[in-house]
Amino acid sequence: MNLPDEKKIDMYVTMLRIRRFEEKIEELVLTGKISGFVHLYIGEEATATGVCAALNKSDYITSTHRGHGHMIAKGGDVKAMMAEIFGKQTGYCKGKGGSMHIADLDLGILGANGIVGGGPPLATGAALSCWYKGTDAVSICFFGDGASNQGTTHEAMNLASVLNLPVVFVAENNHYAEFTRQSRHQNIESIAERAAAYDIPGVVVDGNDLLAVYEAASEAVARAREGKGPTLLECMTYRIKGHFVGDPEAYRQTEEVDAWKVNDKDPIKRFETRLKEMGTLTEEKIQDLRESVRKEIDEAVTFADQSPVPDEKELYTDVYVD
Ligand SMILES: Cc1ncc(C[n+]2csc(CCOP(=O)(O)OP(=O)(O)O)c2C)c(N)n1
Ligand SMILES: [Mg+2]
Repeated sequence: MNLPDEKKIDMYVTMLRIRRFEEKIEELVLTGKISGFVHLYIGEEATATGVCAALNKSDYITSTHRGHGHMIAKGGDVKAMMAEIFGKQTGYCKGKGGSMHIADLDLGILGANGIVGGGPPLATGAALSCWYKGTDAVSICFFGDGASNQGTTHEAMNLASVLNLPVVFVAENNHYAEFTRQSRHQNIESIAERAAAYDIPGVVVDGNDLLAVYEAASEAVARAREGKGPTLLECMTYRIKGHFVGDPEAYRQTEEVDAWKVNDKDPIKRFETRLKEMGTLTEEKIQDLRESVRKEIDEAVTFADQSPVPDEKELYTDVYVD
């Protein structure tokens, strides 16, 4: 695929931004600076980045409990995200939502979601609204291998197929649902096989190969935009970190995890090698970009740290109270 250097560098920086954001969050949780439950996207960066790079600002995404990567890839503001996770007034939800409730409607980000399988009906509804309003926007649903077993996911795919809606179901197959490996929660290796049940294309792609994801997503998005209906796009990937920060990870061997950290598996290292081979970036330029992303995330932490906590008078605003 012939892409302008600018686009490739932009995608590379997005992956770096996600990685650095997540490394910082992990550090802040482990040192007790922030509290609450967080699920890191480290190791899966190429999936969100490749898919969102194929979208327009007016397109929609729905995310998951592991949502920081999706949010950043769709253009989310890292300062407002960080402040939200810090529980500060300047956060996306004024500090009352935390990691699993971040949304930005202006960017078409319909929200992270603590309910596994909560995203597919929302993404399908958004796609229905695109069709109803006659816009050419498309809707993307990120969901995990665990979520692929939820009834909501199947209902959404069925309806999207029957109504021929502009939605792309992006299955992020990281081979685990919490502490259960894929082979123990479903008798198929590839989630894309389930597309046959809805008579929609089922495509499998290496989710750690940024350009392959971008290419496959571009095709599925174009198909949806042209009114040809949904696609189930399965991205094969792996989460390098535990299910949540603090997970003792008793259910898998370190050798298995280490095998995904090597140069030709890690999505960032892999793309760096490609960028050098293609002559797009030099090692020196890579270091500059890494440094500037490091600074950007440090600034987000300072912003969040120095922001005020919500006023106690705000305790009952913007929240549901029985
Ligand atoms: C409806 C519902 N059931 C169970 C849970 C608990 N839970 C949180 S994450 C998770 C596993 C999700 O696995 P997967 O969809 O593969 O996403 P991943 O964590 O691998 O990104 C479960 C069961 C939940 N949040 N919501
Ligand atoms: Mg999973």
